[in-house]
Amino acid sequence: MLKERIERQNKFIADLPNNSITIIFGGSEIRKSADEAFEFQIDYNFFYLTGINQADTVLVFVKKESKTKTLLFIQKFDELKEKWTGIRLKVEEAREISGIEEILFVEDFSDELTKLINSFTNVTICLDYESAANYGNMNEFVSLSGYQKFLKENFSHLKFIDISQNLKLLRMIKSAHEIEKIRQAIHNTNLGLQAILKQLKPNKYEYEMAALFKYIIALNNNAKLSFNTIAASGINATILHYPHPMSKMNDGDLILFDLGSDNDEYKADISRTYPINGKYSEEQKKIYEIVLNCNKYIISLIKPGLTIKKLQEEAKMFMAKELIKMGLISDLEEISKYYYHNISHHLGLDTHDISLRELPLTKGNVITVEPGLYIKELKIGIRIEDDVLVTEDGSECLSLEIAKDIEEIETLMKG
Ligand SMILES: [Mn+2]
Repeated sequence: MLKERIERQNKFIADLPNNSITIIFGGSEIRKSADEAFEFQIDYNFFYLTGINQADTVLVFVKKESKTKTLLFIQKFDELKEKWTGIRLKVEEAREISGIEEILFVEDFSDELTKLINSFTNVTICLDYESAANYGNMNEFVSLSGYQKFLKENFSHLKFIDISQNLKLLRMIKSAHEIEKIRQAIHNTNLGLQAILKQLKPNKYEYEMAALFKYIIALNNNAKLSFNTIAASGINATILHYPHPMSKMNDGDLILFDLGSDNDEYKADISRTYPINGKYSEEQKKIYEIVLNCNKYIISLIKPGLTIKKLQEEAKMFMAKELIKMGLISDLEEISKYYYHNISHHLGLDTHDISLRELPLTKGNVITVEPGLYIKELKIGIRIEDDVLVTEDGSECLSLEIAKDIEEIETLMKG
């Protein structure tokens, strides 16, 4: 893993402009209340390049006359703070995890950076403008927004460029090691869904299912959720990001789950739609089969060279033709009444992973396939989402183990 991390750093450095300083912030905690912060989320680009998952950290690449230098800033040892908020990373540990030799303290970041800038006559500052670590941090001093202000006030001659595109290009191609992390996240997600299938019954509440899922996921080394679980029954499922699962689950309705487990920052993103009473009605079956067949059809198309845009067109066409046959719509354009989101996004460290989504797919991309139909007047919302790896000559569905055929689901619910 260390070897792979150093390779990533080298690939990233290779594409940086000459006479530049690149700064990538790990981010800091975001304040929630007087004495509490929101759960910390490491900046994914910082984590990708360093493997370090600690707040108030900064990664710096210096490229001068084609020679490069890498610096990593971490928090200083602080006995009192460690008594309050936990053990901090030691210099030696930071070196071992990241493969970066030069470890400095974030408290000296400004002074060190000033020295570096002054050692150039002309220098470009490369920043990751799309990083979420830019906003609302408790430590302004180690956030992009705070820091760029400082630089602009103190150095009038600096040129700034955005290097987020370089990071997208790197992160879009997953290594064997990353694919394995995603596979495990998907497997853990399946354990949660299997538990749900056993407990799902009319008159229970949506939040009971969401809580059960969270519990099963946490049993794996206190793993996090990829995102807040969507557990939307009946008409609620027509709201794509249904936020508060509070409703009682009614006999005869469906429930749509969109959920996933995190595994060491890698995400699963899965959707399944189950009959609350254990059996799909004839009407539900008809709609379900359209979405399921569309899901399978799109997965069968995936191969290097195709674009996500093309997959979206295919999915719309596929479902529109079926709905015309059923008499629900009369022309192809009307599909947007019942299908109003995208078929796919890249998946990795982030659920909607950074990407240049207009580029043709290539080997090593991991994307979702998530057709859905949302028919308010029938109180039906169905989404079936799998996670798919693009291979040399086609694709591999990474979530094949998660039941999606009608019979399979009904059998699991009986058991
Ligand atoms: Mn998704």
